Amino acid sequence: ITVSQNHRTGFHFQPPKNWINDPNGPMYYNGIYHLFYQYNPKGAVWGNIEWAHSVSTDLINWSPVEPAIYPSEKFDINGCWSGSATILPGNKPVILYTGVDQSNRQVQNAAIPKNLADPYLKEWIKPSYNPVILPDKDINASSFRDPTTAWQGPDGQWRVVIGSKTGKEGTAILYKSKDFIHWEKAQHYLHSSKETGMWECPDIYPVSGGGRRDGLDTLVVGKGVKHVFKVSLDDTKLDYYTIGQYQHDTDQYVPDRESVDNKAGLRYDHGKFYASKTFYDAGKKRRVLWGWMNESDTVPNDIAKGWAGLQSIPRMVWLDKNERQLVQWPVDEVESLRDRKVKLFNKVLVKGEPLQIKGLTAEQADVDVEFEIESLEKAEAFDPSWTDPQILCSHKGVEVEGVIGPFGLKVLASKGLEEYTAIFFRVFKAKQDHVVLMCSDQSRSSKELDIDKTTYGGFVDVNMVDRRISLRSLIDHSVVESFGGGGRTCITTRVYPTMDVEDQANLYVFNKGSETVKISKLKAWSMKKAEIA
Ligand code: DQQ
Repeated sequence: ITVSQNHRTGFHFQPPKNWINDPNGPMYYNGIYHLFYQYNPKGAVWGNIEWAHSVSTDLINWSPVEPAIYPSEKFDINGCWSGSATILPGNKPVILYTGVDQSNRQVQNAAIPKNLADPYLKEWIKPSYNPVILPDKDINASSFRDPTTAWQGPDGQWRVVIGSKTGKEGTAILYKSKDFIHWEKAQHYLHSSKETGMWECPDIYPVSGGGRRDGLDTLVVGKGVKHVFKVSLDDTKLDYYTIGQYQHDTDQYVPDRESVDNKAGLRYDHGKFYASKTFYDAGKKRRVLWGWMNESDTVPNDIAKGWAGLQSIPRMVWLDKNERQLVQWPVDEVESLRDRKVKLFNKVLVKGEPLQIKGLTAEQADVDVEFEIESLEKAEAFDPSWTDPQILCSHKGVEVEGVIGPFGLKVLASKGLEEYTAIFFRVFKAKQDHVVLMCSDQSRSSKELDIDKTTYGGFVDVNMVDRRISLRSLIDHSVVESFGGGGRTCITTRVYPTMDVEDQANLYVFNKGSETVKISKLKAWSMKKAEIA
């Protein structure tokens, strides 16, 4: 197979070659951001997993350093799988990760920096007291992995959670330790949910109430503070989270009654975004989220290209003012890559005539647009049986005309619009108020036949009183990360247009609904290449 390399990204994190998956142990330490990630040094498919390591001062430009943790001991000889970093008192980082041991059991190990004076913490050592946690007789040794960042209770003991399952029940197994070396299983789970299957990469953290964006460090409890618990579902490869409350005295997490606790629950992202993890950025006092964006291309194509997998642009996360869901926004630092700028105000979109936005590198761009709908009067009725937004988006794809919408962006488009990816909204009228649907339709994204072109969708929890809705898309060759309604609904998609390098990508804004929609403002930038060696 011959493949082109113009699907490589310009500002999304990816190493020069080979397979990557989960972000691991992200942390901010002495002014440096560390990103570790699951990496196969030998090829573009999953296997031989070690922790590759890159460092940064701005979360956007990265320098690779040597692999931090790789199979070398009995307790991790078959793979160094996911885990998290904790910064212990005295400013001492420690990593807990899953090792696949010589009998293929999943065990939990510790690793510590060899030299704390090295600003990049290049070398990590595995103390001889490893493994620190072994699966006991009640735990399935092949479903026991991905330790969280640990936290200290008021009794001074450390707590950590490990993802697992019992039958079909997803479980978050809690362990306690006085010294971070000897760990004991607690009497009960931190949390569990029937029928979800294996919980990979659990994450738990506090968020401020009242719409405040300031992040909170590991598991503080207090007035006005809520908690987020996220899991990655192995069976369906999707991340969902609940909003709830963690209590120190019971050591349990309880989701709010209205927060759905299964795969129909809240999503960070309705597209390709998995095994995500947050960390507290003590430098900028914010909580930052990373996610792995898998390929939609075929395995033979991945192998021919020699690489597979990306990391998302890090996203700041905070609790929405309504306290029902999170809001996400690309970290401000990504804006340092903004280059040539295009602006447009108060432009009416004529139905069926896509408007081309010229003057930027549309294959490597940041687009921020706000739409204004003239009137919501004639909005189509929302059928309450439409509970699954992804299915609704698949039935009402970009070509299906409506009343209010579809309107939005056509990105990574060929000149004649033979190929494009459409990110758009539709607005419906429900009993009380309006329902906003956001879709990402990949069905025309590429002439290639065998790739995954699943349509994605999510509802956007915004109120439409001002008849305005915003959409921001980070477009980067084979990835489009879209943030609808100010970051209330996010969809990431991987697409592989076949246009060659000479025929560069184009960007359009469109409206295929019968109601008039105006671009109240549009700002779009060519994006510079980030330094990611
Ligand atoms: N990936 C890791 C596991 C984790 C899974 C192995 C999630 O630790 O459960 O590469 O993608």
